[in-house]
Amino acid sequence: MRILHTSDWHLGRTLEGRSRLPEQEAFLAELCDIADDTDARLILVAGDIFDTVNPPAAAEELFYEAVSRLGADGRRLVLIIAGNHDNPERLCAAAPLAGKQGILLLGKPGEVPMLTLPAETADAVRLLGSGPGWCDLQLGDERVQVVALPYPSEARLDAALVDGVETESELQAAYSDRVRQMLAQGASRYATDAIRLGISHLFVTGGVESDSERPIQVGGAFTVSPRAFPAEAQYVALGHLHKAQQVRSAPGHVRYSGTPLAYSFSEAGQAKSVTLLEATPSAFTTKEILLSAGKPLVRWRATEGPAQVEEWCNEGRDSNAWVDLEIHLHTSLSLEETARLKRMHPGLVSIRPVFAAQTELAVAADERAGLPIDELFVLFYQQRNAGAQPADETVRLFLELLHKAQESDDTA
Ligand SMILES: [Mn+2]
Repeated sequence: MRILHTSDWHLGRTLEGRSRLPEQEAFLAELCDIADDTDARLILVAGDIFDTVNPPAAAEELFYEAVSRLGADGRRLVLIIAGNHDNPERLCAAAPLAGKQGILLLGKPGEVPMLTLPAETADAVRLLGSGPGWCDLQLGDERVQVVALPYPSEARLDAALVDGVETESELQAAYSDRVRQMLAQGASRYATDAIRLGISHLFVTGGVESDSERPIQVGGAFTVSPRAFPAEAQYVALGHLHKAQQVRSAPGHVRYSGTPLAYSFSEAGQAKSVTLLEATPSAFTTKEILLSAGKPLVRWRATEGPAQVEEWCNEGRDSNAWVDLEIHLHTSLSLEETARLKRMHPGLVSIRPVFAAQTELAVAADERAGLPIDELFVLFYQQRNAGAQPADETVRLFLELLHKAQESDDTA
């Protein structure tokens, strides 16, 4: 049987204020096509469906449309858990409707998966049994058992970890052990004639991070030991880390699918994918299916200034990408120059100036005392702007303001 593993869609997420919804829509269409082409019977979505606890309505609409298509009228099972970015109650508010379409929405650890599929789809998807954090399914000819642990924050675990715990490392160990217990509880129900899977959203110690994951836990990263995963599970589908990667030193095959789109420039050059699993109760293989829906995120470094950037734009370089530009300058870009560059490449989302020669700013105090006010202003401006020269207009405005201030002081 074929299974797809994906996570961290972050629907509604923007890049420096730019909408990514068209790319997210294109990814979901691509995912539906992959599900059809591979004849996947089960889709695992390992958390961070939305980017915020209060996502825009357009992102929610996109989500409902996509999962409804993925579910194929109850002929395919879609299992979705909440991540640290999701509001678990809100994600599950649609569970009564979703359950009728073969879509399982799980918000918090310990929730019981429920399906209410019509009898006519029972040949394709049937819930044989379920309990807190696990389900036993018949998908066509195969029996599949899934241990599901939605984002287990301390608050969502609904269990105090602090009893008898004094230090940070003890707390860390208690947390990891609690997660291990919960996974083991579900895994104790595994049958050898079933495909045995796990799904969760957490941070495994040693994983490779990107800039676009916000800290999973404010005030100290709660991480889980790779040894917390049950050895009986054939495959554990994880969400949270945005780079696709396998968890080393876990007893079984534990994997992060990564995000479908690059969400930060630290992910520039990373291939984005979904993981395809081909499994029987005794064997399985995995394969990465590369995605093409998201625009690339690239970094430009223009050491020769604006003219070089214009040349690249004219050449059509990275015309379909989001660009983070580092530009080397002698004086700051004027508003007109900035607007011109942004017009030339609509994907230019950030411009970071680097001033080639950092002006010698260490002017002795007694020397400063003798300088006229406009020269002092220039020194101050350079100090605040990495050595950039202020425009004449800026200096003139400063003098004008200063003059006005002195006038009002005189009349006060
Ligand atoms: Mn995430």
